[in-house]
Amino acid sequence: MGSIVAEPFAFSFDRKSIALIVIDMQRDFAMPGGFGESLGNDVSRITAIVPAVRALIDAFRAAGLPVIHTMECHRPDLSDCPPAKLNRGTPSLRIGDKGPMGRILIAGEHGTAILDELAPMVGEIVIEKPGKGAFYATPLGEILKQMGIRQLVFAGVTTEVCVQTTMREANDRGYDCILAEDATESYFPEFKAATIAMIRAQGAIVGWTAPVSAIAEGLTHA
Ligand code: C5J
Repeated sequence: MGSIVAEPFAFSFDRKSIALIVIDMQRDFAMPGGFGESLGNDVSRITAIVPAVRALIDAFRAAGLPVIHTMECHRPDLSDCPPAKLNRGTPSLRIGDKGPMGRILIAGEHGTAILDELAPMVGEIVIEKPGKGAFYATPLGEILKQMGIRQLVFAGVTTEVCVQTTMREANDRGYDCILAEDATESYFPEFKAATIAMIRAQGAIVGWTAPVSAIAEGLTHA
């Protein structure tokens, strides 16, 4: 058994049943010309966490523990993109439109791919998801069951959208969840702070939070 110094109290884990899920560290959310910027966001906030996300991935790889990556994306014919998502708001580019990095949020396009610095290694699982939560319309639940995973460490973007949605899905499915505070980011600092606070409120009602250094330290001694 291992333990991570966390809020609101220590996170105990079994190294046989813990995995890292890195949510949507894609060019479309982190680079100019992608989906995030098309919605009017300052994407430089996202690139700033790349070193921390990389440190967390490296800690899991060094410990021989599973790293799972997710990507928010759609089929080229948009058959998995509900009109309510496609037509929402007034972005400068919609999902499926051609941008400077290829078609926005379409599987296989340059802009949809995970950032080079955080690219999955051969053998690591990559979940393509059409929604904000990684359990919706994906094989993630079945894969975790087959792997015997019961505890999940989360990193990625954005804190209050895809990360929080997936943590809540996981929490309801019986997983212990911990969020790496400095390896997640939002376009809105106040939303990140609020998400971290609400996750760990009420005795870890959704889960725990801890910095990457504390998670890495916990893995080293497990
Ligand atoms: C968003 C995400 N924000 N990965 N996606 O649309 O959080």
